[in-house]
This record gives sequence, C-alpha cells and structure tokens, in this order.
Amino acid sequence: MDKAEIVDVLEEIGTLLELTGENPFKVRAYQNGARALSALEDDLGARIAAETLGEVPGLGEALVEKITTLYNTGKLPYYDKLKASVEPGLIEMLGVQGLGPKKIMALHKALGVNSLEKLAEACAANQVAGLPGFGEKSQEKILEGIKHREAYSRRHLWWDAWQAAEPIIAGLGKVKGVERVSHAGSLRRGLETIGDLDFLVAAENPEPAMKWFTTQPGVAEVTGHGETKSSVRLKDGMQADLRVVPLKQFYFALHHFTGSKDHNVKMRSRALTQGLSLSEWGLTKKDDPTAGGPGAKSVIAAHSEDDIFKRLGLHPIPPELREGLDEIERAEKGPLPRLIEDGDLRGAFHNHTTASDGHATLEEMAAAADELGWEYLGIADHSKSSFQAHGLNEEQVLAQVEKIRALNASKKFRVHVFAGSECDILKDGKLDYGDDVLAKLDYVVASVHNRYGQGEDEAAMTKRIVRALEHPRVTMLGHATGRLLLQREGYAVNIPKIIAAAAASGKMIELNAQPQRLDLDWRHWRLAAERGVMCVINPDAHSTAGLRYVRMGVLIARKGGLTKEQVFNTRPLATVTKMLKSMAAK
Ligand code: DGT
Ligand code: CA
Ligand code: CA
Ligand code: ZN
Repeated sequence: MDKAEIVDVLEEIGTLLELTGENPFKVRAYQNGARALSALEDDLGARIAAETLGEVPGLGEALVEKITTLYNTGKLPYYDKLKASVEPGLIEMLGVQGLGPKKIMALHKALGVNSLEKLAEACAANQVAGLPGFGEKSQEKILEGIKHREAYSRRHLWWDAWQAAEPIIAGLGKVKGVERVSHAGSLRRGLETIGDLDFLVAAENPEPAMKWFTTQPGVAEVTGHGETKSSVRLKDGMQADLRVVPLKQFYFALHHFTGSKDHNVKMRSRALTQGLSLSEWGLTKKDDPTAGGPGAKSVIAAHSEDDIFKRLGLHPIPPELREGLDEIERAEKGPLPRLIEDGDLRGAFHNHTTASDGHATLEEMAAAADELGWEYLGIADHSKSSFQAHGLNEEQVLAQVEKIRALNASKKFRVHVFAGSECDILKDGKLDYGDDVLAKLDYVVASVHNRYGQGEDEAAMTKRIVRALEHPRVTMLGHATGRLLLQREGYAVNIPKIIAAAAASGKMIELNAQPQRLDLDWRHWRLAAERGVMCVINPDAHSTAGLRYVRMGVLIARKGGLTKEQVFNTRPLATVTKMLKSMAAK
C-alpha cells in the first residue's frame, strides 16, 4: 500500500474511533499520525527498511507498527475489526452535511438511531431539536442534508462515470462486427454529474455487442435485455444503457441519444419548419410514412453529426453545448467559436504539496509535471488559517519560495515552478498573509475555506470576496463557491457581482477542475468571458495523479463555451511570466 492510501486508512481509523466513543487522545493520535505521515518528505519504504519511522514526530510505536503492516501487506486486521464493529448506518451518517462523528455519537446515544431512515424519522418527530447542542435549526438542516444525500446517491461525478465508461468503450470496440462505438447522453455532453451511462454501437448484427455488454466482468445485474437495447447495473452501482443500430443510422442515433432532451426538442421543431422529421432513425420528409421508425427513408446519408446540422442550416454544435439554451440560434447565425481543447493547456497554478495537505513532495510534483509535458507548475499550498489543512505560516511559505527558486536554478526539471499560495480570504475580506510576504510570491490564489457562519449570508460573502479581489496582490479567485458536488452546497454568493469585481480589477477566476468542485460552474463562464475576465483551469491537485484533473477542467470550460484565448494557462511560459509580473507591479 502506498503512502497516500495509508494516510487515508489512518484518517478513517480516527473517524471510526470517534464513532465508537473512544477517548479523544487516541483519536487525535491517529489524526496527527495521518498528518505527520502525509508530510513525510523522504521515501516511506526506505524509512521502514532503516527502522527510523519512529523518529518522525507524531508517530508513536503503535502507529509505526500499523503503518509498517499496511505498507508491507496492504492489510491491517485492527482496522478491519474496528470497521466491522461500527454500525454501517453510523458511517453512512457521516455523508450528511453538517454531521460529524461527535454529533452522530450524541444522536446515537440519546435516541438510539442507527440508520439514516431512523434519523430522518427522529427529526420529523421533533426529537432532535430538544437535545443539548442541537436545536430547531440544526434539526431542519439534518433533515435537509438527508434529503440531499438521497437525491445525490442517484447521480455520479463525471470523473467517476468516465473511469467506468472508458473500459466499456474499449471493450465494445474490440467486439467482432462493431463498426463504430461512442458514449452518448450526459457523459458525452460533459455534465458535472451523470445519471446513467449511455453507449451506442454501430453493427449489422447487434447480438455480439449486446452479449459482451451484459456479461463483461463489471456487470452486477442485467436490468434489461431487448433486441437492440440492453441495460445493466455495474458493480459500483452505476446504471448503463447500450443501443445497437445499423451504421446508416449511427449518427442520427448518436445525435438523439446524446441529447439533451431540450436540445432534441428544439432540433425536431426546427426540422418540422423545414418540412422534415428528425428522429433517432433518420431525417425524412415530414409526411413520409416511414418517418420515426427503423425503416426511415432518410433524405440525407449522415457520415457525421455535422451532416445533420448542415442539412438543417446550422453550423456544427459540439456535444458540450447541446443543453437546449441558445446554441441552435447561435449556430444558425454563424460558426460557433472554436472551443478550448485537451492539448491546449501548458501548466496550472493551484496545486498542493506535502508542505500543506498534499500527498506528494515539491520534487515529485515537478517530476509529474515534466512527465505531462507542462511548461510550468504553480505551487499554491494553504496559508496559516487553514490549520486543518496544515497551512503554512509566514516563515514556512517564505522558506518554500526559496526552495522553489533553488529548484528552478538547479535545472533538475524541465518544468518552471512558480511560487504561489492558496491564501485564505479571512472573514472581513483581508488576506491571511501581510503584504510583505505576499510581495515575495509569483502569484496568489485567494480562496474562502472557513465560512465563519456566512454560508447563507449572500451579501456578506459577496462583499468579503469582492474585497479580496480588490487586493493588489491577488491574482485569481480559487473555487468561487466552495461547493462539493453530491455532498455540500456552495455558500451563497452573488456571482455576477464577483465577475464584475474581477473585471474591474483585472483579476482572473479559477475553474477548479477537481471533479467534485468544477467551480466556478460552467453556467457562469459565458458572462465572465463577455466581461473580459480570464479563466484559469486549475486541478487543485493534492497528489501527482491529481494533476490530470485538468482534463475535466477543459471539458467544463468547453461546456462554458470558452476558447483557448479565454483561458490563461494555454499561454506559453514567457507570456505567463510577463503577465504575472505586470499584475504584481500594479
Ligand atoms: P442523465 O443520464 O440523467 O445524466 O441524462 P441524459 O441526458 O444522459 O439522459 P438519458 O440517459 O435519460 O437519455 C439520453 C439521451 O437520450 C437524452 O439526453 C436525450 C435522449 N432522450 C431520452 N429520452 C428522451 C425523451 O423522452 N425525449 C427526447 N427528446 N429525448 C430523449
Ligand atoms: Ca444518461
Ligand atoms: Ca440512459
Ligand atoms: Zn482550497
């Protein structure tokens, strides 16, 4: 087991111990141990071999033993036993916003609740409000949190859906007789969360593809099996649909099953005004009796979706833009702008290292950036107020700046490393470091982490962020709403006002590409771009693997209609360096 995975296990042990009512010192020992291990710069394997792990502050004998076992065997009987001893319902409650181990324990003790269902009942029966430390308002919040959780559990993050989809696309492509394969639906449109996975195959004989799809190892249950359509539930709980069509219908079907539904409705009514009928089967004359069926006599042969758009007098509309907004009207007037593409990014700015809460060291991150072919890598560890994320104090961040300068001078890596900070925006909109420290940095990502109870006070939060944007040392705003998809709502904030403030002060706004954030939301980027606010796509990487999240960011930027020029980090190193310098000089 590698270091990052062991850190996760230690953190989970801490949480489980809290849920069993274990004494706080023991809980803290695991939490501190997880932090100490995650901050360890040297190679864990070497430390274990040399038996010097115990010298790391924060790692006592018991922890050293457990880390060693996990490292060597990938298992820990103590952890398995502990996990089995906690009621699953209590672990499930951790997923409810606002409920931590302490509150869950209190609820369990006072009311005996051991499942989400029972907790919801207790709230509805007004039993929670009277408990010490709860009250009417928190009872309401818990109920709301449970409802959210239920709604969320039916959808999945795009990134997770894509991990499940990739091997299916590859597998279908290898089936005999399969001429085309594509994903469709919300997955292809790049929606931030996905209901089910949709796949489309072109083949004369549907049987082999259907058979592979319903019997491949990832399948938990076949939920539907027709002649040309089958549905399955995958082992991770996701649902997936496959449709198989003859090649001549493939692009009509691909357009139809990519959707969205709203886009399809508008496309069909556009076709009707031209005397045509559009369906998954083809594009026929309106009064053709074969319309809307498998034998549709199409007026065109479609060799791509673009052929369909063209016949209806439209310029091509990329899948990401097909949400039934105004994309059809725009595609009628002229070509849509060329959207940013995967290969356009040359680096990114919001990344963490083991200096704060990342799992990889500065050098490991630089090596990973080299491997990705990046020209530059921005390091922005947390600032001191984010103590839960091991934020850096003034001395530590200045030492990191020196370390980064030395690393660049050593030419050990091809990538140029910029020294920045993810600096907390404090309650009043001031920054977490003084101007003298900020002046030593190449750039500053300003982010809200602690809501200080302002989560629902839109005016206060907006003012706080606007004030931070006005600070001359701030380069960009980090994760603008703090949302965690399928888990936690963002704080209330007036986005148009934030965009206006960024425009006025010439600041950038981050598109945080961490799959659970995707923040700022794609729905706001057109306004930002129209106001001339530059986007910067940042992975918010906490590990070397996390750097790859930029791909998700590009997809969301496309969905937001952004071009290469509207995204800062598509620019070459020399330009980026110059722009950061000129921003800092103001
Ligand atoms: P999801 O799965 O909830 O994330 O969203 P989608 O968009 O993938 O929806 P899904 O899987 O139900 O259907 C895939 C596409 O098929 C959808 O985007 C458009 C098309 N489609 C499905 N049902 C209908 C319908 O009743 N009317 C129309 N016009 N199109 C439909
Ligand atoms: Ca779907
Ligand atoms: Ca579907
Ligand atoms: Zn952050």
